[in-house]
Amino acid sequence: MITKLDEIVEQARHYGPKRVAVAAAANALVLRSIKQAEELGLITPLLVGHRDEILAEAEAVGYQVSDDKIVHVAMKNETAPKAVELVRTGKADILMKGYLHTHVLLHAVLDTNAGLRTDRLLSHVFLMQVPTYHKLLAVTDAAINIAPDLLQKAAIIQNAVDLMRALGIDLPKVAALSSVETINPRIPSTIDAACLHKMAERGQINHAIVDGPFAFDNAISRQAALEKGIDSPVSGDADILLAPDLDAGNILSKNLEYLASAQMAGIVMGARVPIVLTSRSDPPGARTYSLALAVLLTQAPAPSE
Ligand code: COD
Repeated sequence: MITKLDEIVEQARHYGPKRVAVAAAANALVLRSIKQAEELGLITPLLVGHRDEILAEAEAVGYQVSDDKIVHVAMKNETAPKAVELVRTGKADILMKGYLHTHVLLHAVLDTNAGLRTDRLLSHVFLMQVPTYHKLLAVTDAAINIAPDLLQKAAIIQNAVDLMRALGIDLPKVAALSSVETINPRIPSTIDAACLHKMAERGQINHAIVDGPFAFDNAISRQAALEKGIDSPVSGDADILLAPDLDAGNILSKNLEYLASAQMAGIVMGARVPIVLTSRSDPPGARTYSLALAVLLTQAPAPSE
């Protein structure tokens, strides 16, 4: 079982290098992280963008890019469809967002004819190493699904469960978060959380213990839960935190990163291949961890039904 992000890098190095199509690669920050991951033996990049711009940005970070690693497109709006095409046609194993907006890449991925859709929901998972928590913690969905309904939440959980199982956690514990731990019909996330608990019991979510609703404190602290009269195997030992919506997930993950010094990897699950969505504000470590996680996932068994 993997308990640290560095272990993901170590393990992924055994499976690398994997071919990564980078959409809009002409950016120093992006290229620096690609260079680092390549030096670690994790990846071989296919840098999609304008050749001259890629070479100029690469030079700025001391990265010698050979011509066979550049896939030239003249216009920035061609980069996402081209990178997706490289994956679809088997020329790349992983897709990575370079210097472009998340929704632009996601639209190319979701394109019905030319994209990378499967019959599953696409969702994002942040895998966080928080110094004050005893194991890796997945936070989902902080980047894709804006206001998921009940069935989408079940699919988001299943994607995160598949990720944790790929890391060796056979029966991950999932806390469905809300602002309170009792059901209040005026707070819809409490109803969803209770339904998700029952759905897991009835086999509508597989390979996971799901409980909720939890306020954040009683998901993370067994003591806090017991004080509220909650005795759940998930309290204080959650592997996955399901956020009620995108805003909550995003605020939670950034809060852990900036105020609790968490390190993190981020990955999109549910497409034909793992997708790395990095943001401009991500530290280089997060990009390496995310690429390593993507490499590891290329080896994962088929997702749960
Ligand atoms: N998984 C699978 N299919 C999807 C998903 C998904 N998560 N989302 C939409 N689809 C399919 C729909 O079924 C439909 O067939 C088609 O895609 C278009 O659906 P729309 O019109 O509902 O979706 P869009 O195109 O408006 O938006 C989809 C996005 C994922 C781009 C959108 O949800 C979005 O912008 N999310 C936030 C992305 C973002 O900015 N994140 C940054 C925060 S860090």
